Amino acid sequence: TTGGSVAAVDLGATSGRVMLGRVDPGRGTLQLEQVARFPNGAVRLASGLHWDLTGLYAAALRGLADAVRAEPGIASIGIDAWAVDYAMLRGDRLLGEPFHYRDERNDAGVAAVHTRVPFADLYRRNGLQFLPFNTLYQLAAEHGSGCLDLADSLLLVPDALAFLLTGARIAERTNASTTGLLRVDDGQWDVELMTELGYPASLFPGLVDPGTVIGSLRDSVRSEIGADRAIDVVAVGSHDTASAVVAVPMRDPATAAYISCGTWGLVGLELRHPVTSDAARDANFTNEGGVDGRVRFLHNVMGLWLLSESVRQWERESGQSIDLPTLLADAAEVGEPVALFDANDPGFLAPGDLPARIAEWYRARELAVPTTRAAFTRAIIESLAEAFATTVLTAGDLAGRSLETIHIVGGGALNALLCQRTADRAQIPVLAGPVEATAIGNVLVQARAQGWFGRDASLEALRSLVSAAYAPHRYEPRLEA
Ligand code: LFR
Repeated sequence: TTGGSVAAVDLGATSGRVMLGRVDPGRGTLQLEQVARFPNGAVRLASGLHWDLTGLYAAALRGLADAVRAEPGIASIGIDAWAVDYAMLRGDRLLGEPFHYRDERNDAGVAAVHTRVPFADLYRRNGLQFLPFNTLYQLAAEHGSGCLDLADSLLLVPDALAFLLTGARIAERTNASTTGLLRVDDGQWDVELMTELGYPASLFPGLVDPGTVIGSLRDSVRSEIGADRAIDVVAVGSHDTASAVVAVPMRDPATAAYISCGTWGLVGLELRHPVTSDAARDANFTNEGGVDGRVRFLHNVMGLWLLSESVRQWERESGQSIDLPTLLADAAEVGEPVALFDANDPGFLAPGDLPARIAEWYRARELAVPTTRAAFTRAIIESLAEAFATTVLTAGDLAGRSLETIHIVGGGALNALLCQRTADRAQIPVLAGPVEATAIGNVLVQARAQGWFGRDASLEALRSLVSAAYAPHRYEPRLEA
């Protein structure tokens, strides 16, 4: 054969999906079909904000059953999800539901870690931007809960699901790079740092690279999903952003920036070597691990969270559901200029009444608060576009590159106003799409592992299939008013 089908389990902060990917590099075809979609979100338990991992697992199983029904010949399964969050186990038993990274327990953890290891030292070792929810801070908040003593393994969310499916415990490297406990220079666990911070190194399983077989479905899982033969779970870029970057149709990574825009806007470049200069540290740029050892040099911008959490609040207040396309069309019509706010303000991280916090941000600076929802939405889009544009330009400066295109992938690629205003504010053309970059990256890494591309095919070979199948939509920069 020259190709075949695989299943991708792709979990985002607000929804999860199971996709069937059909790939035939010989014919130059790539098709994606959504076979299941299910909601995801935070659950507030007595102990704080959590994920419903067990529910996600159950929904993934149902979706995989649909996938097997639609395509009994799937060659493998790959799983990706958001980063940093983890499940702890003792033996085969889950020690509770994972904490959600938006839980407010992290501040004490940050202080505790930085007292022992100052941020500048951490950055030199792990190359990561400061985000208060990086796993190493979450684990400091875990001290005193007793869980670190009880647990014998710790698995990041996609690895935990792979464990439930196969029984195998691994740490996929791209996602492990977001813990803060992986060395940026050689991509190995920093056992010394774990010891300094009091985290038992034995909790962390062996690292594997994308493309590695994690294990075969457990017998009971096979019968639950109706598979009549063994199916492997293959490691992909299990950090959703790593999978998304695989599917950014960059012709030349040396002159292209990308924005993976969903709940978050991950804005940066693909590099061959990390940049951990003082300037990169001060700009809070991260060097996360990419597929094939490439570096995701990027910065987290708050993303469409600002819009979706605002809409949730307006819906709570009015008891009516809001039609997003209508709201965005009204926002595009707003004639008078709106003041920008700082889309990166850490005060916007937690769930709750976000419009009130944005209004407060304006008032504290004696700026006019937008008076209609359309104007508010316009302010959110303009502020995001501004943050995207300045972050792209900063990335170029820090890495010494001159950039000719900005790719926007993920749900944000559908937001025409955001794409156009990003192009305008950066004065660089924006190429939008594909929307389902994360699932596509997941599928392509599995397809390569099956040998359908030739085992040594480069990311560039995978990307040329993406641009053939999903021609991006181009936004030319307009001169700013
Ligand atoms: C995007 C993402 C980001 C990560 C954030 C929290 O979905 O994975 O890359 O910083 O979620 O895990």
